Amino acid sequence: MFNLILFGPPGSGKGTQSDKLVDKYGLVHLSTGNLLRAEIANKTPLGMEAKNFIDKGQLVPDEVVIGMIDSSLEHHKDANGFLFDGFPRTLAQAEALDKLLTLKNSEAALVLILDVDEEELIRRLVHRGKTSGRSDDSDENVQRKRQDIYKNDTFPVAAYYQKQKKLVQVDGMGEVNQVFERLSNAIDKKI
Ligand code: B4P
Repeated sequence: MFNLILFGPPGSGKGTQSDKLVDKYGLVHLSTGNLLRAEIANKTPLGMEAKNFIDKGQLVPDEVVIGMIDSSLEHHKDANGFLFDGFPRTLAQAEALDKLLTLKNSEAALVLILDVDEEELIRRLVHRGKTSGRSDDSDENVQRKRQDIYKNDTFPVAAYYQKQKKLVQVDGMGEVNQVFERLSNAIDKKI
């Protein structure tokens, strides 16, 4: 089983690249952002709770997203591997993921972190906001808050994987296909 984590700030292209990577490498795509948006669209109690956090640019509580990942792993018992997109975003989530994968006699093989300039991140999110209809895209203040939360709460997760010698930094600037080629090269070196 090959498990990949795609890491990086909001707007760095995790979702964009994940769609291409799961096709190429036959992995199951687990995006906590997509799972949460599906819960919101279905107006479930979990979705209604999550919406309050997402609209303000805040992280959804750890126990909610860890529970979602746990049940998604259970749903895909026969998977060849998973691509975790936007998860983990806190140290508690990273530790929980290690435990869940250990229970499956597996582990995260590689963590790719997309490196993109902050002004480019805001530019992409403003642009996405024009068509996405996403409440967390519509306000530049919310987007800047999301970048701050990334720096304070999520970026420390990179050091966690650095200690495990699993972290590889990838230049996320430039055309989508250029970034995809860089990510593919990093994966091909590992598998
Ligand atoms: P996510 O759904 O994970 O989304 P994201 O970080 O905003 O974007 P991503 O990096 O995937 O960028 P994308 O490819 O779309 O999170 C949304 C919210 O859900 C979080 O703020 C949080 O509240 C909650 N949440 C999710 N996971 C959580 C967790 N684990 N714990 C707690 N809360 C959680 O790219 C952005 C834009 O750039 C797109 O328009 C794309 O077309 C464009 N783009 C991509 N690559 C480009 C390139 N190379 N050049 C130009 N444009 C590019």
